[in-house]
Amino acid sequence: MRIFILYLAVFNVGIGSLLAQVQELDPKRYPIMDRAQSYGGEDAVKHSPFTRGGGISNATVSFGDTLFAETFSRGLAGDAGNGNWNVADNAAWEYRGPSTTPDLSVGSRGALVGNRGPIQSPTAANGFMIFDSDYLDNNGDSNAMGQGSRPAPHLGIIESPTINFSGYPSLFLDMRSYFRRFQGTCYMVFSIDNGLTWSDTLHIYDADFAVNSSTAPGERVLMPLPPSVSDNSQVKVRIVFDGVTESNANGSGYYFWMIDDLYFVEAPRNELELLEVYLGSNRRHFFGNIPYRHAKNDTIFVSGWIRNNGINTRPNSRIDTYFNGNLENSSQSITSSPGSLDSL
Ligand SMILES: [Ca+2]
Repeated sequence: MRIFILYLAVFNVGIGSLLAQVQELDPKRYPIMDRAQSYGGEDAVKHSPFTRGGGISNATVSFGDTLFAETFSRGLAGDAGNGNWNVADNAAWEYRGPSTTPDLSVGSRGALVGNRGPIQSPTAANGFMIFDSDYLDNNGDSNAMGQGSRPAPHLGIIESPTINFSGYPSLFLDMRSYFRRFQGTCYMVFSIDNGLTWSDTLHIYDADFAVNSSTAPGERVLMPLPPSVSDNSQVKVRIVFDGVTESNANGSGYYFWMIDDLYFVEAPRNELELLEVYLGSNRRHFFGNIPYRHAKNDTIFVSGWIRNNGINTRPNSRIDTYFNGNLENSSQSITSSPGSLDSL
């Protein structure tokens, strides 16, 4: 089988690169489209099984100070020295620990959990948190949907103690997560006035997360925090399982979200992320899929978005495109400022 590899490298003089690849895929899984479709903006990526943005490459990330660490060793009591987490809604998150009932060997107790187990996180042995939407709705009985203790639609919110981010202009979330979705979405909201107002949202799993699919049992979530949260002394975060906003004819919520090992860390000094990649023909249209028979006879224009997640301004930032190991094109070079999102 012929495999053609297209590498995209976000480049910046003096630091590493991020890679994405595009390759000819199994035509049985991804049949050649019978007509050309044109997408713009984010839709180009959503519709494209051929395109893979670089995302965050763990290998290039070297974080600074850890400003907050929570391993949920004591559930909502928080790790020693952190202070309590508060339940901010009546639909309960649960702590699974070594001595709880059920204990940490159990993940969801819902009727639809199948053989899925608990989160596989670095400190799973001292416990983790779960919002068990499935169980709360049906009490573990598939004949009792909607008859659980807190049936969907429901919200599950826990609120952190106050966290001090003073002196740090750029921060990341580093957390372990195990999520399976029906209609639920997951996000964090932040306050910089100790919980009086909640001004910024960090979306973690949105409605475009495929129904009935799940993350790996110990997925690492690495995301830059909203810039306005940084360098504040009175920060709080609410962790939200939202089983209210999204619904379909079969209901709301479901299935579960488990979290553990939540860290807020200082951003790396230098970190460029390749967010999206677009492939187009003759610079006129962006395509989600380009049939191989078209691609091999045409000039393909590659473009994308890069975001500066680091602390430093990076001059000479560009996207280099490699095909089968050969440099084919370099975009213009720009100076990328911290927090900026640039199209190249
Ligand atoms: Ca833990």
